[in-house]
Amino acid sequence: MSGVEHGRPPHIVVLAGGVGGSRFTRGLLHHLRTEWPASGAAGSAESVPGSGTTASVTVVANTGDDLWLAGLRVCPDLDSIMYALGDAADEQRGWGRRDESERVSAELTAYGVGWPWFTLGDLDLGTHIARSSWLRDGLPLSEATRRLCARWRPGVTLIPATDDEVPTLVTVADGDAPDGTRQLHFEEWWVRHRAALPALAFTQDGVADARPAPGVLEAIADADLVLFAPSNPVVSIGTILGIPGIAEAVRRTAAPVIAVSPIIGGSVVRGMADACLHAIGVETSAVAVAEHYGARGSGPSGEVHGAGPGGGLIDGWLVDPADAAAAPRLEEAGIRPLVRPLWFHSVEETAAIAADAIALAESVTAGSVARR
Ligand code: FO1
Repeated sequence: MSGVEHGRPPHIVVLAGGVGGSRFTRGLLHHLRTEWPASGAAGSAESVPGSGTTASVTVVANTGDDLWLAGLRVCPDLDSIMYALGDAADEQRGWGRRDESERVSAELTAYGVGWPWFTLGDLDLGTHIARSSWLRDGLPLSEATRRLCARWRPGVTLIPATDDEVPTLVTVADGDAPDGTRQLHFEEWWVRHRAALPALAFTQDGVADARPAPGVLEAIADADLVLFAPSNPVVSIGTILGIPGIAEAVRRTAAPVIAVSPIIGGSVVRGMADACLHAIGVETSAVAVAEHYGARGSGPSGEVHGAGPGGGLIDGWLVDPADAAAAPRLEEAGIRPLVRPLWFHSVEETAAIAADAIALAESVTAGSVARR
């Protein structure tokens, strides 16, 4: 890390959804392996087995996509990150396992069990069965995730935002319904309808009673840097921040908070975040999303400046040159912009983005992100 002086290896927390989150985190790890390599020599052991670096990364993952299907607990974003960092992912689809087959899924469809349009691959089912078995034994999702990661060694500490079930429900128009609307689980809206049904609202069902999973608040409070991956600001980053306590922890951490725009030139990098942003009245632009997250309160009373889910949350914002015109407006809003190419097609390109996010953090704190 290019800090003024190299302190101890940093602890970095990443808030992430599935596909964008796993690709960004893979780049971050690649960068940290060059800046903070773990060597066999004693004293510079890997922070997390398989990480290859003495720096440590905690990924807090969205669980709003999670659902019970065919009696199994399916956790799309946790699994996308685990498989991608564990080198087991189907890179084309961005979800599920490489070299997958679908024999059991065909049987489930023949029985009318599950969703025929939501494919549970044979290898992927192994993950869902193992997780469901541990959940049935009374273990929390965070422990089941730890056990799954013991096999895949993703090189990060992967923690669900919450151990509670808080499904994201999408409200859509329905002429046959008494009040003219109905609610779908996010995955039905996203996969069956390809987000083509205009979303009137997103609801985190049961969120008021949810708590952050063990370790989430501590990781954020103790972090040297908090990063928002270029994930969906509404149903991935937004749903993590919607878990009571997490937005507050982000606003109050001593660490710089840097976010990477998931919007480039007015269009979403991947997925259908524009359909989500429209539903909450946020323009699909890099500057609108930054203002949605809001500048972190820095006044004497820590007053909140932003209009985001928890008020002001970020200190810095990486925008693509296509959105460079937005930079002055961000600066005025109290968010330090960094203009740099954000399209990434290789782990090296993503690593360079992560390196710039760290450099921006250091400029925001006018010091080194390495542990002081
Ligand atoms: N996405 C699809 O477009 N089609 C599918 O059949 C599908 C199945 C599936 C099974 C397990 C899983 O973990 C993810 C799956 N996804 C599928 C992707 C999923 O919609 C996304 O990973 C996120 O939920 C949206 O970001």
